[in-house]
Amino acid sequence: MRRLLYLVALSLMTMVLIVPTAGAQQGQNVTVMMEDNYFDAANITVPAGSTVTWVHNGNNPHTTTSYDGLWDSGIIQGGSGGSFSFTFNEPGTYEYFCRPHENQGMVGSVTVTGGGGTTVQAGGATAPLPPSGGFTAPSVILPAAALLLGAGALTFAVLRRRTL
Ligand SMILES: [Cu+2]
Repeated sequence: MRRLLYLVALSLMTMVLIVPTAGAQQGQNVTVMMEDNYFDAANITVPAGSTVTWVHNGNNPHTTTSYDGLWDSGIIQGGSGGSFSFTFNEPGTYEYFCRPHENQGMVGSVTVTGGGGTTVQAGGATAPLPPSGGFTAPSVILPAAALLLGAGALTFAVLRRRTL
């Protein structure tokens, strides 16, 4: 029984690793550090479908806030190691800033490429971007979970037969 629990846990871990890959359409996972008081790297270029994660690595409170209102992390406190993620599905250039430190030049941009020759838009243009919280639809997750749980149970059955 303990082995079954182990296998179920293993299946769940595998699911966590597989599901984002399945839903990402060749996107990448890119990390931008929030330092005192600048983004590193401030200007990045990623393929469509990429998820950008801002990770707080400083002592001051920071935000990542879209000029177009597409995302706003809210204040992330210094020393928290907190982070915020956003998935970019539509090509374009998305400019953002840190609310407490915009005046000190704490700004950045994410340029999203790809999507069949769509021209890259300047920041502030009306980008038809469906807001995405970085999670794949449950319609993908549930079958994947069922599949992997089944695989885990099957593996358990095979292993138990071998040990007998
Ligand atoms: Cu800041």
